[in-house]
Amino acid sequence: MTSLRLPLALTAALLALGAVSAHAAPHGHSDFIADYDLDKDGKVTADEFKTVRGQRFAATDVDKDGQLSEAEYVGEYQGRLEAQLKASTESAERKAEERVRQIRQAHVRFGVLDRDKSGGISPAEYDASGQRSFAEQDGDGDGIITPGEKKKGD
Ligand SMILES: [Ca+2]
Ligand SMILES: [Ca+2]
Ligand SMILES: [Ca+2]
Repeated sequence: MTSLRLPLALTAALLALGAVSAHAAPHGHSDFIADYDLDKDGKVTADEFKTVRGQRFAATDVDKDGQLSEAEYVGEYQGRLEAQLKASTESAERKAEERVRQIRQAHVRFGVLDRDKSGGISPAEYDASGQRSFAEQDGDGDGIITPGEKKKGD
């Protein structure tokens, strides 16, 4: 059955990638605004987004080498995941399953974000991903995310 191992692994990876694109912006539009709206005026400007992303990168780069390693990236995500799971009313069993699934996806996301496969997410790679999510939320392309704005493609 060894010969089946690679295709199965590939299938799993492709399935996970599909899940990743569906979850590339894991939150809805209003969560996105809540996350990045620094001055709490209900809108997110490109500057606010850039500032919050920069802070997040710095906070995630635990060893301050200017790159996010897989452990740093997944660790930061796991911290947020644990808070979500703690707040969730699901059974302990469901939470355990969810944790395994989400952590696996975080590893896949890391592989996608690390475009040059250097083993670390550089600020440029991180920014490229941020710009994609911003553009996705900014349906009318005016550089400001406003409540109720249609996401691109919706
Ligand atoms: Ca680092
Ligand atoms: Ca990289
Ligand atoms: Ca807009």
